[in-house]
Amino acid sequence: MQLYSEPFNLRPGMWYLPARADSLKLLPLIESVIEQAPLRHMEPMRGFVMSVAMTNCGDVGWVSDRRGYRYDPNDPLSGKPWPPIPPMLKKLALDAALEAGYPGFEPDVCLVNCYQAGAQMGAHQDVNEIDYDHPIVSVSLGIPARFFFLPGAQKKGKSQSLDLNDGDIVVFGGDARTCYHGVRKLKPATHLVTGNVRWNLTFRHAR
Ligand code: MD6
Ligand code: FE
Repeated sequence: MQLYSEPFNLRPGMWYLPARADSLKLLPLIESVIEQAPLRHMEPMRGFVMSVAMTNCGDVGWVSDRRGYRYDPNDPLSGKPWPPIPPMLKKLALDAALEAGYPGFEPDVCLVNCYQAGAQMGAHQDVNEIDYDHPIVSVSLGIPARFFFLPGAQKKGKSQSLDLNDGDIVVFGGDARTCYHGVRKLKPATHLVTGNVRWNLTFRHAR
């Protein structure tokens, strides 16, 4: 495992905080969320199923279906509210935001993404939240993934990449808050704690 190191500024507003999260401690919390709100492959369009399995915890949850993308207070699978964000997860996100220079972050949703080998996430912006003054805190656990981002809020320019490993955190705020980003197709790998999957938790202030 990588030793503690200083925050690395990837571009204005965007910080890489290596090896800040402990998958051994966090995985049971993720499992408890999934027991209440199971992972599912969302279907943004007829005939297109996302390769990443998702669920949420928090006051609202990010959902995608043929009606579009939105934050919903209820899990459409059960019709019930999403489970709350476990306090230890919320604290991790708050501490990371603070370390990256964003005090007072108040996440009200955590989107839980689960990747298996072959899963990927195309270039997108996270723009369904009301207030871009709050950053997004992204926590990666398990097998590595190559994360890429474009310089700005347009789908153009030279992409930069970095490998996100177990425990790594990326904070998107300020000028970087609306930049395009995504995840390349995952290669098969095994991690001692998570097995053959990668987890990514993104904490947002949606409403
Ligand atoms: C992922 N992350 O790492 C996908 N979004 O699996 C994201 O889409 C993301 O890392 C907003 C801010 C940070 C992120
Ligand atoms: Fe994103």
